[in-house]
Amino acid sequence: MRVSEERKTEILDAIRHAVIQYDEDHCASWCKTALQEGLDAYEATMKGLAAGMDAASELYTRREYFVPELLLCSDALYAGLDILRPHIRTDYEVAKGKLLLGVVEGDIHDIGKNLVKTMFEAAGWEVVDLGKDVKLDTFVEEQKKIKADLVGLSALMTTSMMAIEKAIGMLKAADPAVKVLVGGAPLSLEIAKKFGADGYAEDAVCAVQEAGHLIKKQTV
Ligand code: B1M
Repeated sequence: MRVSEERKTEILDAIRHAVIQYDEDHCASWCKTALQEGLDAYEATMKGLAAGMDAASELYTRREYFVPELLLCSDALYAGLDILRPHIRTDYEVAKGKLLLGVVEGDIHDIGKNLVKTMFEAAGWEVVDLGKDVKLDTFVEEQKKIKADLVGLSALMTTSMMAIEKAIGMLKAADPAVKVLVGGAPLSLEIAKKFGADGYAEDAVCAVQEAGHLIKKQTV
């Protein structure tokens, strides 16, 4: 079924609003509607759910929302993501492998990391998810055990971002051949290069594409 642009905008707006208003039930039911009416699940995730989180972050910056509201917004986002996740497909061919993924220590922001995980799984990768606020030693120890093709590090704060540089140093000291992909709002390609990362991606789709290149080449 092909949905009109007007209806599509209406549905995406409703999902976005449900996240902003931290309305889990509406968020889940609008995500179901999106699928029933043929919207692309990834588009609904990014232009509905993630856009809602961006809008909530504006409210936080303007001091209209505080940490409790952000937590409730993320609950609504996850209620929607549970519906959309099984339907997210990647329409491009990439090399597949095993990814060790986590948010570095000191940082509990995991929404972006979870979207990255979703896209890798949709592309056929095996993902070992260490979660959030992960001790740097844990990345090294786990990589020794599972020998993933790629280690993915995420950070959302300028403070926790510094742990990424340290983690890369530790991972490369343990195994100079290890490949590390980094991402998260405060990072950039320049910072990633400076930190010694092999790759950088600004969003979840780019992350899968970059990973496909990385497991075939050596550096950024
Ligand atoms: Co907080 N927070 N927060 N927060 N929070 C930010 C990050 C902040 C920028 C808000 C602000 O001040 N404007 C600010 C950091 C400032 C700085 O940089 N120093 C901040 C702060 C200060 C804090 C606290 C310290 C607040 C407090 O307690 N006083 C605290 C942190 C505690 C800690 O971590 N130790 C805190 C807490 C929280 C909540 C728990 C309430 C909640 C997180 C809930 C959760 O994640 N489960 C929260 C939220 C939601 C945010 C904002 C509003 C939104 C983040 C988000 O989920 N975005 C955020 C403001 C902002 O980012 N503008 C903010 C949506 C998500 C889809 O995008 O995560 O960027 P993002 O992920 C993208 C890309 O970055 C990329 O792909 C993803 C999908 O496309 N990507 C990768 C991410 N990881 C990747 C890895 C890759 C590749 C790509 O490869 C491996």
